[in-house]
Amino acid sequence: MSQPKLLCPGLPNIPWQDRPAGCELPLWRYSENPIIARNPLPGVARIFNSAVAPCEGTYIGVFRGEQINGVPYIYLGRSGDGIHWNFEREKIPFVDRNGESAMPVYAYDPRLVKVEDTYYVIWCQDFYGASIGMAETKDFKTFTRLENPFIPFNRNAVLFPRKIGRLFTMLSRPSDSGHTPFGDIFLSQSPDMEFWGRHRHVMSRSSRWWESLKIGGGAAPIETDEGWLLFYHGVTGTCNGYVYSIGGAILDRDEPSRVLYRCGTFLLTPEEWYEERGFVPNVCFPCATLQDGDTGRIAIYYGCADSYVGLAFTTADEVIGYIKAHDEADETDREPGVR
Ligand code: BMA
Repeated sequence: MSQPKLLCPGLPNIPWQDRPAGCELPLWRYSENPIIARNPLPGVARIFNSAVAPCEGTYIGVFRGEQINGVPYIYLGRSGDGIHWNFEREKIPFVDRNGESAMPVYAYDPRLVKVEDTYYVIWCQDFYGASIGMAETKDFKTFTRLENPFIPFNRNAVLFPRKIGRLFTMLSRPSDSGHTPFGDIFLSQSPDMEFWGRHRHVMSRSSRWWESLKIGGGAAPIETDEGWLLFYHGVTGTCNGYVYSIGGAILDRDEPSRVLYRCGTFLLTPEEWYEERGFVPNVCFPCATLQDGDTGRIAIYYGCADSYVGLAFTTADEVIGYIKAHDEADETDREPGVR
């Protein structure tokens, strides 16, 4: 059987560690996790739930910085190796189309996705209630706000890295104004990043314990010859609060509201001190990946306990093989998702 291929460029300097001997998990953690410590910047208590992208031989990222006043905002970071990060002290200065300051009231859980020649930053913000904010940049100096894509309430918007059928394509998770004890992943498309429609259901929470309460898109889907590889989060409710694990699915390349395979077991669940202990315990929250099309290596960035950023590794071969071997996709996953 041929091995699954990542349909993306090579990234020879991708952060990487081989799977440790004796580790049976489909994802293995970086031995030096967490990669960002507490109080990383003056006035910022914690950085977590953040996204990175390759940029001209190095790495750039948008980071959720929880300020000491409790208000989350997005900060820019740069890194030579994807592991050691330097952050700008000031928040990203978003502007409108006229170049006037257009700062959100708060901004959290940013994703960073390049489509064609533009980088898009997508986050959750106040729009008379929690919903999605977006901006574009080509130079990481000017970040121009785009129209808010959805009415409240919505979270976890994740853009695909290319247009599908000439349309920008985005996952999101309709929610409520609070900590949302429900939630399924939907897909929307747009010809211009302004008008969004053609909404489709992708997949719902399931009866499996680790994703029985809600699910939400995580990292931007990775294109492979088997389909779009999606790392998402699945949440369960316990008598002592929510537990966030990382799940995996493979979506149809041309019609990504169809789930081809959905892993019945989690890929990673809180087990290490930095995942189990922190501001919000028991959270593994994936927001980005880097991938090397030449070797199939994948590095996953995930927020840990709303306090740190962790790094985990896998390969296309390992993780796709694992998802297929543990596939529990059902009829509502496989259907096109429109009623
Ligand atoms: C979700 C989001 C995430 C956070 C998680 C756990 O609702 O707000 O930012 O990591 O809760 O607190």
